[in-house]
Amino acid sequence: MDEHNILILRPGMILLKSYISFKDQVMLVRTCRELGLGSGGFYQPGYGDGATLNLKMMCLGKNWDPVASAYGDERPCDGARAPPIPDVFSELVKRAIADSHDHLKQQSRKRNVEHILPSMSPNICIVNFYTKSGRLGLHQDKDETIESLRKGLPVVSFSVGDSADFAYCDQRDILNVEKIKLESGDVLIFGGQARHIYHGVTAIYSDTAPQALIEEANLRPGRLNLTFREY
Ligand code: AKG
Repeated sequence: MDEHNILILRPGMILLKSYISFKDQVMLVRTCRELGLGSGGFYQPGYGDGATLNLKMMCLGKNWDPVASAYGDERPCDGARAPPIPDVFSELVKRAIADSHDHLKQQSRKRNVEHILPSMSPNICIVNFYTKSGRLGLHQDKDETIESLRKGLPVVSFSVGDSADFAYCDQRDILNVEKIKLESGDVLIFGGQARHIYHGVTAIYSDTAPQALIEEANLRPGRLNLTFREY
């Protein structure tokens, strides 16, 4: 891959710009739509106090429950089990980590970069679909196992469709965030020292999805985001 498209944002936090090929973006949209219409597919998640998340969600591999802030085998709202993560998705994740490792090795001139960005094998994927009013408040991803968090096993995030502003910071402080724009095909990875960053989505830019993707994959207006983790 083109080295210029890899940005190290912080130790352990890497952005692979335009990493996912057009063909794979189409595949991601089509597969998520298919899974999203079946049992355990897209639903409107809530926090339990009546508040809803400003997005539609589906979990693969294991269910994440926003009310309990915990993983489980069944989704409490309807008892559905999470569909398995398709192998093609997991292969893309592993390739993105391997390409990040190659880049880190070149930059650091070290042969082992696992301490900067550990490898991981995804067994959870949370798929979010945001329309133009979609948002996600600042939070940490901290419901994986103590072992996974202690090792800093990375979260790998795929963006497809409309662009979004992704905010991140060390403390939950919306006035002190750094922001990057995530565009269709981008992969963002945060692991190692960056595993515990607060992060969220502060804006969706409507009508910014590539026209060819809308036509080929019949993507609805909005943004598809997949975050992979190892439980
Ligand atoms: C999450 O699922 O925990 C996210 O933070 C998603 C971020 C995104 O949509 O880019």
